[in-house]
Amino acid sequence: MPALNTSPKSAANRSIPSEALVEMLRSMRRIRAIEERIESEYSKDEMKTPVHLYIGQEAVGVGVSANLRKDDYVFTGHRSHGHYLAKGGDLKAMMAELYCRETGCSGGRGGSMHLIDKSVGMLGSSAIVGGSVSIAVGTALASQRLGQGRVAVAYFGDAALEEGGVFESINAAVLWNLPVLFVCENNLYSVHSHLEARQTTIELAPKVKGFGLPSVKVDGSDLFDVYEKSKAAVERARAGDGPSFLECQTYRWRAHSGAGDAGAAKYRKAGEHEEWMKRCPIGDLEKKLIADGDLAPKAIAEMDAEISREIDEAFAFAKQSPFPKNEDLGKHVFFEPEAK
Ligand SMILES: Cc1ncc(C[n+]2csc(CCOP(=O)(O)OP(=O)(O)O)c2C)c(N)n1
Ligand SMILES: [Mg+2]
Repeated sequence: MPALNTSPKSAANRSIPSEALVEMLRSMRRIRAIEERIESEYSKDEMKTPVHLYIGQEAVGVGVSANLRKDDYVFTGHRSHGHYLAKGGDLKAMMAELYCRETGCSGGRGGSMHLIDKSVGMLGSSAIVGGSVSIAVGTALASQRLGQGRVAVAYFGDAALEEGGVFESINAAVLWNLPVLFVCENNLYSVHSHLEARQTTIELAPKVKGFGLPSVKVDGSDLFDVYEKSKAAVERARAGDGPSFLECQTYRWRAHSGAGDAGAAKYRKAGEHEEWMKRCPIGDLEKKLIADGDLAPKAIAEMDAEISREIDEAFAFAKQSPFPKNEDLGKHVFFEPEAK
């Protein structure tokens, strides 16, 4: 059975082909550029949805997704844009969803926190803290029973480990040996509360280990570490050897919600933000790829120009799309009103 690599980060690892690394860099730059554009447009108040930006955490979604098949399942919470895009989600459909348009991936009914796209295995994001975990476990149970060979991933934040249902779900997943990957993005904060004020330890992996599953710390700013440890966990799940827990230590660079971070000084520890900004997951990978000769600086400029064009098109598509029609209000809900 494949064991989880519990060694410190493996930055020197070159078992990943150059093309795959360049693709992961592109994916991270794309996610960041999209989030930055959302942030700059947000004050116009045309996106009638709360947004929770993923800037600073990109290596987690990208490193995990690089090990998933298109038909594997992903469940996530309110900070969901990066997870959707990394899983192969459609940018136009995501932007249209943020503008609450009919062409959105959830038909304009969900907004940023309720992205769903069955075509890429994105079975949903939900604003219920920890909500992704129990649904992912249920889906993993279905995959196991149906012999589908699909792995389910639950992304969630550090605050999810303050929810009873999360522990019940992890217990069931271990008991039943389910093909599920628990990806905790420990960014130290729940809204404005530091982890030290909320839990007895800021190290989450050891706490979960007691359930009897491999539970490891991951450097969430190091794409190599995320990639290698999630690879082992996905292989383990796919081989029928059960779930794993990854505590990805990371940091959100922006506010809990919305644009900017006006109240940062009131809740962040002095110097903490600056320290984490030195560990940019994108900048670090980019420097390494250039130093190793895998990428020319010119290629980065070309990559960015292409991404920028794609973003322009997605925003234009979203803004030009129609709003859902009044008569379709009852569509996609369990109870559909009878036609008159
Ligand atoms: C069950 C539940 N409790 C409380 C909230 C309010 N709430 C929304 S986001 C959030 C913080 C979540 O923090 P974390 O899980 O660490 O994710 P992060 O925002 O840091 O990515 C809280 C408490 C909620 N949405 N659901
Ligand atoms: Mg958090």
